[in-house]
Amino acid sequence: MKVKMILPALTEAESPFWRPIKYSLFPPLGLATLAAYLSPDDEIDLQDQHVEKVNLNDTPDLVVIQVYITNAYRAYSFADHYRSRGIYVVLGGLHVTSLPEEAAPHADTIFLGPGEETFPAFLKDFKAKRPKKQYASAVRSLVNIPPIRRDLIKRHLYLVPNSIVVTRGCPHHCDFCYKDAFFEGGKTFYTQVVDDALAEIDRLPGRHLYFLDDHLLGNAKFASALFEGMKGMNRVFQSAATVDSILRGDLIEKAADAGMRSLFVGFETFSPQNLKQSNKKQNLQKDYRKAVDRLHALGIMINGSFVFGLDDDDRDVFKRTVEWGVQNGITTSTYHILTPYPGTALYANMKREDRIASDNWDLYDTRHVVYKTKKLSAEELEEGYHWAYKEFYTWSNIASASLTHDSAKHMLKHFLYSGGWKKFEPVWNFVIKSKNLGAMLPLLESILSKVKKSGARSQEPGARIQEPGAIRERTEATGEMREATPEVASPLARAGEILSFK
Ligand code: B12
Ligand code: SF4
Repeated sequence: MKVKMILPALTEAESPFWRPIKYSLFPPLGLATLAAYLSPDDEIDLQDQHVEKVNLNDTPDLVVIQVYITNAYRAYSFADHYRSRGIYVVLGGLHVTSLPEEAAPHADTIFLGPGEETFPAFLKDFKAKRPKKQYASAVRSLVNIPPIRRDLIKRHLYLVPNSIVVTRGCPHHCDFCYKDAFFEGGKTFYTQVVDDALAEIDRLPGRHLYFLDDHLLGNAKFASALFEGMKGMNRVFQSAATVDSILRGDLIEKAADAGMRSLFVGFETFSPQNLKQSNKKQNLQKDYRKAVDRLHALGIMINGSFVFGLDDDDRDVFKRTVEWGVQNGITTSTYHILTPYPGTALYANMKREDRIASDNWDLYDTRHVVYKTKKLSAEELEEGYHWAYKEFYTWSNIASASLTHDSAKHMLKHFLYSGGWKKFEPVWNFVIKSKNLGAMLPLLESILSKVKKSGARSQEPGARIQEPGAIRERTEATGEMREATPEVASPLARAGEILSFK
């Protein structure tokens, strides 16, 4: 059977604001996961429109499309195109799960929730010529899942080909998060078997890994065993976790020992009222500064995530947030305008209060205001959001934030990472155009090497500093072992910032 799998790009891909590097980071892991359920005899063509032109002139037997909110319209147009040619089309992913009635008219079959149970069930029915119109995931497990079809990923087109997820969901329930809507009807947080996760890591070439898990430290027992197993693997990795998990126990030290070099942290807001409104209880009364110091003492760079537009936010929120980031030596900041994704508690509340101002999904990209605001006008919110990005990345603020670290190497790394964020775009565009992004991976690995000396105000007792020592790594091309790249600091370290996207 001929199967076409497509990850459509968002509508923005044709706008002047399109930033190729942002979308050339991660390969289509979800589709490669599903491809593992197809038969080895099937002919699979996996296309990711973020990095390549999609060929629409083919005639496969089955078309599988992944739908996010901001690629929904494009996904539907691809689906309509193939269906008009009599080809069977299935749609799944976050947006289909949130709005099945919207997606159904564009598909022969739709899927709700994760695909590990439903997709193989569908394939069986499809081969027997009795596929259902809809499959909803009820059984949630990552036990005995087949290895991801990474052979279908065009590694050279991505800066971070080694993206990996070893858990699904998150133990928390923030009201703006996609998670509860997507995992409705079953477990909302579950993990792989540790040995399976370690085996998947072992299959990946090179040193660098990016865990796309929503909260890698979410299950302390699992994370602890994972980090223990990773200790001898000579990896460097980036991931995401919550403030409270950084402050609790010694998991973060274990993570650093295992190779964690940068962490996406959801600070989101400093207002207790905003935290309560968002049901982000895990951040309430937590000492953000202490969490920052603890990470810096371990040489872990921080990408802080902040949301603007919660009801308690006023005109000063932008300045306060930028200043806090600079004063606390946050390496990179990711700002978002509050976005009520359909299916979330936030969306339901706003709908009830008649506050949803637009249902154009292209605008649900965390850069536009799509709801009726309270203390700020929509214009003030959008202006403040853009101002915050510009302000945080001025040279003077980058320099000030860098100088908060007390090791010269940490300062330099910070300065170059952050500085490169806005200034080296043309270099990345050139590398992408020359289809050579994969060649940048060793550079990325080396710039994520450990800062040897403690780099922050605090010297926590648990803060162990690990010398990289004589390390050996598996080469990308041959799989052989070689001496690892020595530590370097490079202007192209901007990669570190880019990779802080959650
Ligand atoms: C990596 C990532 C990206 C990457 C790359 C995406 C890629 N190549 O797949 C990049 C940087 C491009 C990106 C960009 C954006 N992203 Co993003 N991203 C993620 C992230 C962190 C991980 C996705 C992932 O790989 N998961 C692991 C794989 C295994 O799971 P999966 O892809 O969901 O696939 C499974 C199921 O969905 C299902 N499935 C999916 N498709 C199909 C199809 C069929 C037929 C079936 C049966 C099943 C099925 O089965 C798969 C296996 O279980 C998620 C958060 C998250 N935890 O999901 C956010 C997330 C998906 N992103 C989000 C957003 C908002 C964006 C941006 C708009 C951000 C921005 N401000 O620009 C852009 C636009 C993206 C777009 N194209 O429209 C939101 C989406 C909200 C929504 N309701 O759609 C999320 C949920 C983050 C969040 N917490 O809000 N993103
Ligand atoms: S902690 Fe993060 S991933 Fe978990 S529910 Fe909240 S926003 Fe979502």
